[in-house]
Amino acid sequence: MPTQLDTLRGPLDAIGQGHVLAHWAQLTATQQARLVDDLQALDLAWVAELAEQVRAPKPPQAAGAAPKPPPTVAITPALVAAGEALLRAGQVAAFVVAGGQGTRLGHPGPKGTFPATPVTGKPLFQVFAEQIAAVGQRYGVTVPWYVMTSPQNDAETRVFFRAHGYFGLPQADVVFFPQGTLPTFGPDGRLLLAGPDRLATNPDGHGGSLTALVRSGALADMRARGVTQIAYFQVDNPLAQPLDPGFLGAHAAAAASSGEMTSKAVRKVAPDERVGVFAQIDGRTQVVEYSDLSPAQAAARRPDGRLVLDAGNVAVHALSVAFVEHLTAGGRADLPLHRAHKRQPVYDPSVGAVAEAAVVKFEQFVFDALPRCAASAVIEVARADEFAPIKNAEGADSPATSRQLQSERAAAWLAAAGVAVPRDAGGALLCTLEIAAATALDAAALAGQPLPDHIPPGATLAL
Ligand code: UD2
Repeated sequence: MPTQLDTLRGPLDAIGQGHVLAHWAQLTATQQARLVDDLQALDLAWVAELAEQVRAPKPPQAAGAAPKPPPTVAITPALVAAGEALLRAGQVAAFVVAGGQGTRLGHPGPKGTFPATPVTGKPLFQVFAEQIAAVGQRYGVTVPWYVMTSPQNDAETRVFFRAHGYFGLPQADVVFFPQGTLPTFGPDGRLLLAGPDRLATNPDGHGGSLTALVRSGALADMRARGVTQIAYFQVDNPLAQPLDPGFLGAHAAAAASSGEMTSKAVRKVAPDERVGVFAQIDGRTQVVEYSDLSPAQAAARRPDGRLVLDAGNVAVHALSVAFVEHLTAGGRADLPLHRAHKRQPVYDPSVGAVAEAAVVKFEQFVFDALPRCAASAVIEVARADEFAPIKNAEGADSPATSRQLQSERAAAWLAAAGVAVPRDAGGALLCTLEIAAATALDAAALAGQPLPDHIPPGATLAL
């Protein structure tokens, strides 16, 4: 009878990865079983391919020649009506990717638990839950919400929602599932260990969300509910408006879109701003990361002074369920793998200790699905209304800048409704404001609400 060790060793040796069993004899039975679990979960043919990619020279990730602005669609009343019809028919699901580790922010829990709003400090998850509830109420449906976690933060995320009563949403309509992981390699293409009984792995990126939708059964659940469109967003932007009917209508009904995947963009303000940009390359819409644009491409301007590539990616996309099914037909999303070289602690079985070492990680990006669409357009939205990301602990894109932007949006909506909002001579806001989604989903929804005539300087007001 071949032992478990024999059946694993042959195939691992065959792809040059037998070293992960070199310390087998020193492991306890429990540790052996644990390591076997990790090894059995590997798709060895794919591991061999990935290892090959690690050893190959890093491909240039440049934007190529002559990236042009992407096709855009202007929102019309007809497109808004089309989006409203989709919402009313219960065909739209919300989908947040919340698997990132928030390392840059320095927040100990899942990023969605971070207190984000300027007056009441609501966590990001609550901000979105309230928006989803308000949209559901407006259109007389329950919008199901799919929450992608990571293996590291899945349990903590579920506990957080339970402890807060799912923020008033029906529990059955909030569906959690963890994203997948990929093996972490050494620079020589060898699999690494995180401990004596564990392979080193890393989250597979937000592009892994498409594979996770299928593997978790979430995509089948959407089909069963009659959902045809997925409103994708990332957990770090409290002003994100993924369920906006004009956007959903443009995705599903605009002539410039194949209805597969559509994106929101905000005007990029400076050549060195750290957002990816939408561009048309070889006739296909794609996102070019800020690090992949040459300084000349990033700074090129139109005759009127606007940047040529100024459609900044806010990471809000609409995807049809059929398109995700198509991309994942082989069992996982067939998207490019981006390679990152980093240093992190890994286990060295020859000395029996963990030490920092050079590693190579792979990640997929969801926006790499864009060039797979027959036609994909971009909807430009007002930056002040929809983008206040929380990425870093301090400085740009921090909790402080996000709170200020949230307060400014509330001030703009109140001013549009006729409320006098205090500002100093230089235009700086002299109060702190917050508007819950239940109060108003947009500026127009404030009309007809009981509002003060004016807000006193120094006030802190949550509506
Ligand atoms: C992203 C975009 C960038 C830009 C910006 C807008 C990429 C590579 N870049 O930059 O173009 O427009 O967002 O805000 O996306 N996440 C997971 N699992 C993972 C990795 C990430 O769930 O394995 C989530 C994470 O929780 C976060 C989001 O994806 O909500 C963004 O990821 P990021 O912080 O790596 O991307 P960032 O901010 O560099």
